Amino acid sequence: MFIDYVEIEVESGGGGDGCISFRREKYVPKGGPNGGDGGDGGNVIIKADPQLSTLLDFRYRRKYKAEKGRNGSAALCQGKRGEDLVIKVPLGTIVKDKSGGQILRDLSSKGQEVTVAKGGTGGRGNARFATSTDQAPKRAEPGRPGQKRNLSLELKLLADVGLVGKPNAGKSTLLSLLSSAHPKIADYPFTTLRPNLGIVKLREFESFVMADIPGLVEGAHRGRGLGIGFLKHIERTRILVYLIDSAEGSPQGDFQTLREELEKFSPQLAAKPAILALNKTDLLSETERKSLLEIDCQVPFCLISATTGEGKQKLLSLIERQLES
Ligand SMILES: Nc1nc2c(ncn2[C@@H]2O[C@H](COP(=O)(O)OP(=O)(O)OP(=O)(O)O)[C@@H](O)[C@H]2O)c(=O)[nH]1
Ligand SMILES: [Mg+2]
Repeated sequence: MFIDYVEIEVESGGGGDGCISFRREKYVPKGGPNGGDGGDGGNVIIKADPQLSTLLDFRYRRKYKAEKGRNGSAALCQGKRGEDLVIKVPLGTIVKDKSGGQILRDLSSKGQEVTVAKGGTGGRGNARFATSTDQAPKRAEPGRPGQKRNLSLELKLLADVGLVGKPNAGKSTLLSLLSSAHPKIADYPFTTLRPNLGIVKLREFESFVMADIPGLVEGAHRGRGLGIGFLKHIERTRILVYLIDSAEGSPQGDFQTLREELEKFSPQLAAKPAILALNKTDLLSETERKSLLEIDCQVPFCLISATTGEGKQKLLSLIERQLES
């Protein structure tokens, strides 16, 4: 199961209490105060981890609590600090405060982190309260409580190129042709139920990340098919590749439909630089191919076959050019 939105509750550790204590030693009749301070409570930190790819784990555990600081003790011993709790999330996770709705951090680079709840400070022990007029203070501070917070975590994958197309157009086949990813491929619609990422190598030190998402159908914005929720995973890509099955229906009409669905989801997404890739050309006759070249689509386009690999270089060079511009 692929999960890209969860709500969790976090709580930092409370501070330990300060201690009330007096020196008691042989031959020291009136020992002064020696109660130590309480330790601070642990923070709750959310950190981006590139090893993770879904928020699934949070489905089963919603509450996260950092350790409490220990109380201070006699002989000026300070209580131990509570351990921080580090919660790992996939790259591309947006952390929001649920009540206010504001974004606390968009964790888009490896190792980036945000402290979402600060541990309570430890209370001062009675040794701190001694003054010239009160040399035996009988008071100490309690530790400050931890902070409770409701958060939402939303994953929006990070990729350079997003693949959009109707179900069965060959998106997953194309991703597996261009990268070493192994998405599920099958001859029926809605094979892909979760986004897949693949790294496409252009040259030795040049590559880009491509995202394959579930297929889109007309009316997706009204919830048809798998809906348009998955489009948020290509919201942050730099360019889009529209992949169309050229052996079926009307390629131009399909392209139009896809663009309209995207437009209804987000005009910014629909306005991204686009490339049209007409797939499954291995199934076409020479005349059909020639007539495809006449297509009026107003974006750079190419003919490919994700199964035979024909047109792969042309597509890669179109993508490279768009990424560079
Ligand atoms: N002949 C031919 N078949 C292709 C080509 N590309 C993909 N196919 C076939 O088309 C079918 C669907 O391919 P997928 O890659 O699963 O399509 P998809 O767009 O990822 O589909 P969804 O995940 O359902 O949206 C599979 O049977 C593929 O083998 C192609 O270039 N030529
Ligand atoms: Mg697929």
